[in-house]
Amino acid sequence: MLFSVTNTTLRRLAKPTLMQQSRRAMSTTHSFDLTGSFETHNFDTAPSNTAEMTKEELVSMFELMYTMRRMEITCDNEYKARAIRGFCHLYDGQEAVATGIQYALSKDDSWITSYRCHCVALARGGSVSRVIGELFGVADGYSHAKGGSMHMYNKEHNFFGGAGIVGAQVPVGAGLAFANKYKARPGEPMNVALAAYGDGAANQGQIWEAANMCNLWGLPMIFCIENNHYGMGTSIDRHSSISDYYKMGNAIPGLRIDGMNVLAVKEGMKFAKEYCGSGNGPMYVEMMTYRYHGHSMSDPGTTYRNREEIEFTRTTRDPLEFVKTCLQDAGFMTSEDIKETEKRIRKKVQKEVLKAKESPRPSVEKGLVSDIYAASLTPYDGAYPPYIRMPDMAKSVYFN
Ligand SMILES: Cc1ncc(C[n+]2csc(CCOP(=O)(O)OP(=O)(O)O)c2C)c(N)n1
Ligand SMILES: [Mg+2]
Repeated sequence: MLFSVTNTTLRRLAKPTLMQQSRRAMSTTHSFDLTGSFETHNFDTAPSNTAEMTKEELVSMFELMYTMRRMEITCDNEYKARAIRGFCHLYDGQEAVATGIQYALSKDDSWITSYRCHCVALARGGSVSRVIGELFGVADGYSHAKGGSMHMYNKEHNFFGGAGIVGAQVPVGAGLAFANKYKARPGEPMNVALAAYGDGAANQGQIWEAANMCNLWGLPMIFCIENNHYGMGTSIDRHSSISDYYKMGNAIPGLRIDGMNVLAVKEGMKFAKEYCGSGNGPMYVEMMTYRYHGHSMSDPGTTYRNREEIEFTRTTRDPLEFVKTCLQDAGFMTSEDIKETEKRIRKKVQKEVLKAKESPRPSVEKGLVSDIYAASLTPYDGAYPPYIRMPDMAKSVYFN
């Protein structure tokens, strides 16, 4: 399984000849071979083994993925400088997954994910300053400083979080799928709902229950397992009795995708969207991916796996190196173009971080407590709750 995916990726990382380069230099579309990128369960059909890409789309995918990488590296640095505190789970290594999904879904499809959500917020329509601003706790943060790293949320972007409880996003995702089916016009394709979760979450009871309901009711739901091979510090061999996650839906059809190949992710997810959106019911999708950082900022990530494993993945399966090779292979960009683009994005990320740092903190009256639920508004006239608990007990505020 993983072995064949690794081999395919390695094969595609091979450089084209000079002849091929000059022949392709002028074209604005290119056809990429995806053979070996998919495995199916309970399906008569499969995604296409070729991806037709325009230069514009592939370049913009690369720009998004590189922005994600720089944003996460910046989070790491800012965390170490103590400008960011609390929980923080980084996504570098997994960029092709969120990017390929974003390019396959429409803006009207619903997406919900786990606490590892910075890059999904970015892909769905956020900006670096708003995502990092959320981590700094400023008013312009993606969730107005009320969510932090694990709770990015934006209904306008059809992005429903950001969930800190492992697996809890999946039944909520089933609810989103229910809503999409309910709101669909008869005879027209439905918007789908995608719930992304990890290999560690995949055996949770609530996921089996949600899968049963989605299948019974024919909901347009994509169960998307981002298999990065570890649940915190425990490898899949030790935490799961089954390693073929795409078969876990039993009667529900499944698809395994090389999650380090953004083109395969996009093509596979187009197939999933069409299948689920046409009234065929739910689908399981397993993305074979890898996280470079530890589970969170408190985990160095090297006690339960060795440095060679991380280094091997970086050198043979890195999703950014892969997309750069594709760009050059198609004659869409030269290595100089790529370096220029990377430089421009690095500068842009730095600028966005400065912008976030200069943003004001939320005010108590208008910002921080405005959406806090209170059963009774008296005797405080609904202005704010009587008590705000701060991390430092001595700084907590009483208003009465
Ligand atoms: C119900 C619940 N149990 C345990 C935890 C603690 N916890 C946080 S993340 C995690 C591991 C999840 O791993 P996985 O689903 O593979 O996601 P990944 O972190 O690899 O993206 C655990 C056990 C939690 N947040 N919620
Ligand atoms: Mg995992």
